[in-house]
Amino acid sequence: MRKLVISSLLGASALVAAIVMLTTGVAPRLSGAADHLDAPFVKTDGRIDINDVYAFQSPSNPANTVLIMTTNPVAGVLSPTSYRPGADYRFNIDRDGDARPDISYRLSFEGNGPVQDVQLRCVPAAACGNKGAVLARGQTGATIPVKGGGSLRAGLFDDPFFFDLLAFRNGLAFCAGGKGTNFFAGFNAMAIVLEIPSSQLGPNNIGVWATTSIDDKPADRMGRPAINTVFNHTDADKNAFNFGKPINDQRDFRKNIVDTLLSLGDTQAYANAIADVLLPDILTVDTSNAGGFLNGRRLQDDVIDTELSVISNGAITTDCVANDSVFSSTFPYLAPPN
Ligand SMILES: [Ca+2]
Ligand SMILES: [Ca+2]
Ligand SMILES: [Ca+2]
Repeated sequence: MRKLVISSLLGASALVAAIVMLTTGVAPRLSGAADHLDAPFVKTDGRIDINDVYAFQSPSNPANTVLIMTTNPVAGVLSPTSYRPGADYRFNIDRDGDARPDISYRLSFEGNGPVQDVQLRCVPAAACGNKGAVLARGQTGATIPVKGGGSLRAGLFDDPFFFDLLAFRNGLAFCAGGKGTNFFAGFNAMAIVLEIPSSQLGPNNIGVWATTSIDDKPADRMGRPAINTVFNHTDADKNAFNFGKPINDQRDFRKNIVDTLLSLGDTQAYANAIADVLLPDILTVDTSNAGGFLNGRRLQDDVIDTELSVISNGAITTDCVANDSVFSSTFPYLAPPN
């Protein structure tokens, strides 16, 4: 029953968003989550559904950068607590601002038991220096040293995302009585946590996005939170976005961003300016800067508040939900599963 209730709440969010739009006229079309259940294809297998992407300067070593990708929405209830064997999970790094990956960290998993074998590769090998293409091998649930420095861990954790989904569904009735409720409290997700020396990523200013794919066919992608869920409104566009590449975002999805912002009452100039910031969908990071979102994204950053404010041009500034997870200042940083 709980599974059904959660599924219908999350799955209904796009429809609710459309209804809210029609009834209020100025409501942001936020879906239920950052990138959980964002398109029809990823709903067929939660194991390849990216939920969130994080990139931040390591709190325990300022010379390192931490990359995190969560998958498996509501793991253990809506999704399995394992990775899809043979699927490709990647952190893509753009070193020169052309929205093409120059180096990617590719993870693959084997086995169907509670503990899976995991392998980390760097591709293309030519961009990975003299360390070779295979950077780490080990098992889920354990911290694995990475060749050339750093650590890898993949496994079940507390889902770090936070948002008042029910208030959103209730016609954006955020902050009733000055309070909000984190719908995601108590949910788990699978997470890949990779910490490596920032010097290996490239210069200080890089772009990061995550992808999943099956048999070389793209399944999901994400840079900044909630782009696909907020701005793409048809099932076809939501799938097309996930199957596409950042290099084509301005060509293929700019109109959806501009039209959405205009429908919220923003001016043409404001809509154009925001479309220039949000596309291509890449999380930009200065790895020498410990500050958070929009400089990369830290676990505790209230990205929903920031994006509500941007999308509504300051009309809505918060859902009155702040982070309630207890993160660690040491690797792997995420809270243990609930
Ligand atoms: Ca997703
Ligand atoms: Ca590039
Ligand atoms: Ca918030």
